[in-house]
Amino acid sequence: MSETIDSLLHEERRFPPSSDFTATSVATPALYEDAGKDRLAFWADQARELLEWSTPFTETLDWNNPPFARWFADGRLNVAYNCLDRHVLAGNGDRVAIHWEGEPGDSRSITYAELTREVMKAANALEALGIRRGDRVAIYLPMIPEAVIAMLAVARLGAIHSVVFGGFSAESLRSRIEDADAKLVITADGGWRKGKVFPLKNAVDSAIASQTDGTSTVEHVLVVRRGENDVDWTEGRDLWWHDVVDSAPDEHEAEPFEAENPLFILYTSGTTGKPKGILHTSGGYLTQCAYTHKNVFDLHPETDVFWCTADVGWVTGHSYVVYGPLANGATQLIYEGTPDTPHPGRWWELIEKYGVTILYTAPTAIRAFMKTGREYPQKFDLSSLRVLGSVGEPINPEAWIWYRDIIGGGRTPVVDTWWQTETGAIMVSALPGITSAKPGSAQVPLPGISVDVLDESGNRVGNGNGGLLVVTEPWPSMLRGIWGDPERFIETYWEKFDFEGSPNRRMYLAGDGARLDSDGDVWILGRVDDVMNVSGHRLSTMEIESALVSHPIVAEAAVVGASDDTTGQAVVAFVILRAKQAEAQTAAEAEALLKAQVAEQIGAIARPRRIFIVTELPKTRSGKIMRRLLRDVAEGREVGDTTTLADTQVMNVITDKLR
Ligand code: 6R9
Repeated sequence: MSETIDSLLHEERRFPPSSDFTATSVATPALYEDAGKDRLAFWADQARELLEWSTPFTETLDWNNPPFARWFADGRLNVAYNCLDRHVLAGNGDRVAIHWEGEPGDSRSITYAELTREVMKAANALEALGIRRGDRVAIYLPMIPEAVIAMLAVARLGAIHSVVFGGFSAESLRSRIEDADAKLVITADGGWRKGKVFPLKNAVDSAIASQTDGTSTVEHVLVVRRGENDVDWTEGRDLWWHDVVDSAPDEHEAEPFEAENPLFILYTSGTTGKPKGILHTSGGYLTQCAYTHKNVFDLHPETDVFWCTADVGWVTGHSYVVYGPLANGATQLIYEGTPDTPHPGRWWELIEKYGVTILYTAPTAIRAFMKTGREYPQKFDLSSLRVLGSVGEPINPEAWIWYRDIIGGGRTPVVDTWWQTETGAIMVSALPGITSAKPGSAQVPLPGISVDVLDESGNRVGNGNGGLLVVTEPWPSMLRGIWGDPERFIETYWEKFDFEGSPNRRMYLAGDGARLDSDGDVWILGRVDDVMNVSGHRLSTMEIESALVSHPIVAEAAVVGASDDTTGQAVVAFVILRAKQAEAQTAAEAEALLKAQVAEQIGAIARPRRIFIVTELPKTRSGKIMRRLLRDVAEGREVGDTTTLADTQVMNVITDKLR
């Protein structure tokens, strides 16, 4: 780790903005000045400028009961109206909102007027199914327009969506439905991935059937036809989308709700086995989504075609596929499938076809493209691109340079954007047209955002040093809590830096390590807790360990994130089998069985790259597993300092066995 950090900090290349870009750039230095003068007035201005309020707010921030923030609390608005109707009323109904491309090559372009009508119909259909303000609706869909329509229809009613990534298992879906007491599930028969239809409806069936107390809060399952695959049907409960939505009336008045009305719950991995339901609300969230989408990507909505490649199952898809771009009236591309289907140049072909001007993706994708070779992007005309963005994990300078040179033709600014499910929207990033870019660094907090790096005791580390990344002031799109668990919310994020005697000096602990360089720019070093980052997706070591030990052949398991050239980190597990089982099967059989177990319990993204069957695990005298040593083994390194182990021989036993 320290080696990588050192080499990162020796990165000397700088990319100042071109004068051409600066001449027309959306962001100007005045943003920093205004935010610096009066932070709250700055956010109030953004909220008024970027959104339409049915009732204007008079109070910007209520922070009297930290960490429970209320932003714009006496204002009222409808989130879906802000993403749809107002653009139509402003005369932009004919602008394309979504160019959608299915993996098999089918496509649809949907204007703002059409999208508004679709959402109105869906809202009427959901209302007819009994969905009201505050109800929870689980959405388990592929990347098809109905995913966006469903989210906005739920938002329009003031209800709360909980989108579950289509790659998650029935078991993950079950726990999320149950935690939020969802009343309705919106799914599809299946979706396209890697040239095949993957089923979804069957997972919903088993998720509902396996609810712990045998009953379920789910009254209906609304099913979009996409895969044309066979599905089982529960009469009375299951309904086809085309039956109930297509025939619903296409007029629907959007009722304004208070700014703090909950908008969505999104589950994310934490340090314990149970995923956290991160809660976001309406006015502040939408303000920061719109503000960041406009300024960080230099959005010119009349001419740009924006493409964020994230699935709506992740926060990036919420904020930069749905809410940011639509609040700003942007035209965007949504693609259903995988980057290499049916050929390795599919993404570049899409950029050429739709004239994409802004691309937002993850370092893991960039590194995978670097491996397949520049000849694929070079077959297509990518000259429409003018801004590139990166998110999800640290981007190594080599990938940053490749992205700029090969995809951006050596001209485009690259913005590395740091943020989290919890922060709701981008927090730290360069601004194109203003910032001189440093490959590998997320650089500076956005105007209106205050971050710092502290040591364990809460002292500022200062430039040139590393420590824990904190957000020092509340921000509009901050999480408002963990669904049903206020204590865990406080404990996880606000307790470490709760400065005694000054209750409103609580700081938000991000869970990432960071370093400030001599200019004060932020370099994100990765998680400091037991959260792994695999291909930009958060996975908890504890969650995978509990999936492993829930299999009858496993006695004990330890999971580590080993560094991986493409995916950033990869899941590697060390497992002790129960005595009888150890004899009954070969290590290869056990490994295959347990990989399948993890995929089934959590989802294919969590499937370990390697499972080592061992007879011992390295533990300290207090019984804590020393994952650091296992990481050494997983990464093929000399094992580090073992002196604090209860049994100092145990690593020899493990490494001998694996040799
Ligand atoms: C948006 C998103 C959050 C975690 C975060 C950090 C890592 C995200 C990053 C980055 C370095 C960046 N992360 N962006 N690390 N540079 N630009 O990814 O949300 O899925 O909640 O993950 O991802 O470790 O704490 P989420």
